[in-house]
Amino acid sequence: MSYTHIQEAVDQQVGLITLNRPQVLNALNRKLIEELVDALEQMDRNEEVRVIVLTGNDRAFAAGADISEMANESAIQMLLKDQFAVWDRIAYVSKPIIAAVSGFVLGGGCELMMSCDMVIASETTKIGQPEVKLGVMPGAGGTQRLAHAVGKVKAMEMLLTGEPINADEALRYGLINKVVPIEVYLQEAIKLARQIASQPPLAVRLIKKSVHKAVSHSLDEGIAFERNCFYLLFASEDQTEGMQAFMNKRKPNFTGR
Ligand code: CO8
Repeated sequence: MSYTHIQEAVDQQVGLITLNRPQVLNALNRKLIEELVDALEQMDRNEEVRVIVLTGNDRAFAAGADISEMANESAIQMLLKDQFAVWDRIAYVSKPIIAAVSGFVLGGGCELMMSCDMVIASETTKIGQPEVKLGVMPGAGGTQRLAHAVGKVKAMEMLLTGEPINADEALRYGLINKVVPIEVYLQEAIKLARQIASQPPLAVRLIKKSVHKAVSHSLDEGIAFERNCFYLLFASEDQTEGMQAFMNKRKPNFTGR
């Protein structure tokens, strides 16, 4: 697939995807979502990529779904187009995705950020779910992921008022990992990505899967899943390498096998 609304690059085991519709604050139209999911899945299959960074630009990560594309749709047209079938595939990307956000992170943009595994934000970031102001509500996981991330009462406030919160508040509520000056948010995200890229890929993959279970399964089911993943990693060359390197007081060289 050739891309018109996103850009992508791979450098030193980190895949970088940049949303690229700056004239509409990276509003997420259907074509952009298709391109984004295609690029994520390609990078998930690409052995040269260990971690993915997803970003927009300084003014906007994404200001939500493209309102002009939805404004005249009927419920039945929305249902038949079923754009969420593509969107839902983001949750199955097995490699960690780090969002590097700045400016507007609204509606579908906030839902996209919450579909990522970690978030580095610039000081200018404004995060919110303003759908209520348009007469609708989030449809790509916003009510669920926000409630899990910030707790019921803060999620209610954000969803029912539609008012955004700033980066410091988002940090306090555990919605993002770190706030940094606007000049360095992408660099910081790439630095974090490189650190994770140096870890054993199979362990990274199973840790991501296990943490995701914590949100959607009971504690017992989550722990049973975790335990099996733990045992499975003893079949990997990286387990032998990691433990031998520790005992021989040298740096491990992880291959993902
Ligand atoms: N959709 C389409 N166009 C947009 C969007 C959007 N979400 N946001 C901004 N734009 C366009 C504007 O229309 C404008 O275009 P033009 O120059 O042609 O008039 C351009 O981007 C610049 O925007 P503004 O002039 O409005 O810039 P301001 O700095 O004055 O305001 C705001 C910035 C506050 C971000 C304002 O643009 C705004 O309120 N945008 C809409 C935010 C919003 O309501 N988002 C939620 C959308 S609904 C949604 O996301 C539902 C999710 C469902 C699932 C999604 C799966 C993909």
